[in-house]
Amino acid sequence: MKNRVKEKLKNGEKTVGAFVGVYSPEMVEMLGHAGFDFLVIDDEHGAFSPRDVENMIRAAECVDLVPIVRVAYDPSCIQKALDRGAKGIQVPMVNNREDAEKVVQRVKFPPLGQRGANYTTRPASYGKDHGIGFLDAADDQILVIVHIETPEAVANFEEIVSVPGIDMAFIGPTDLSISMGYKEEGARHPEVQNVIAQLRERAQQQNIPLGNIAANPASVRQELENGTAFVAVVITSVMMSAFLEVVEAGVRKD
Ligand code: 3PY
Repeated sequence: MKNRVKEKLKNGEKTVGAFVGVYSPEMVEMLGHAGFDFLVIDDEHGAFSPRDVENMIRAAECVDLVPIVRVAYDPSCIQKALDRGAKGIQVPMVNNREDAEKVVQRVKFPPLGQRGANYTTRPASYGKDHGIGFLDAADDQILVIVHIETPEAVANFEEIVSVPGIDMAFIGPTDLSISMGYKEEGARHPEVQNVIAQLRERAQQQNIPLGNIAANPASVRQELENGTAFVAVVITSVMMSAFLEVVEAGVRKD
């Protein structure tokens, strides 16, 4: 079980993936053929059943995309996503060291954590990969990502990212701006931008890769230039702009 994205991040390389909240294994295959590195299945907000999540993961595996699941704000969802075959877990609203420790506990098998083992699941090849090899590979290869998206998480950034087992901090600019009181201006607000710029410096000091969303190709480029190691483009935004462009092209101007 190799995790290409985790390896790239360890080597200081940048990665670009897709944040997807709609069910479509076909679209996942398209993303893989297009050359994305990873897929984040948004099971915090998207309308996915556990079976849908599994089929999206399956499609990602067919095209060599690393499947990551953004679970709901509930560590008990982590086990299900991992047993479907997720190679990464992204957890929203992690605000302090204790929250971060709970996440790691759910991802790692004993003695590192408390994940329940079962060798009949997909990631254990339904019983073929039995035993210590599977457990150690999962502990080693699964990417553990926590969202930094509240003023409390910003204040506790260093203690969160220093929890052993946390591989990356992911900025949630929408929740961050709303929780900072900027519902209207959103992440464009200069104070939010300032906090994000400081997080970049703090992440560098802590030697922890940073992730962020991007709404379009220009913001993907900008994020990469800013040093973001894991850029997740929001596929619904990309699709909506493409649809609006087509409609715009079809509107009679005279
Ligand atoms: C946010 O922007 O708040 C996120 O969680 C990314 O979707």
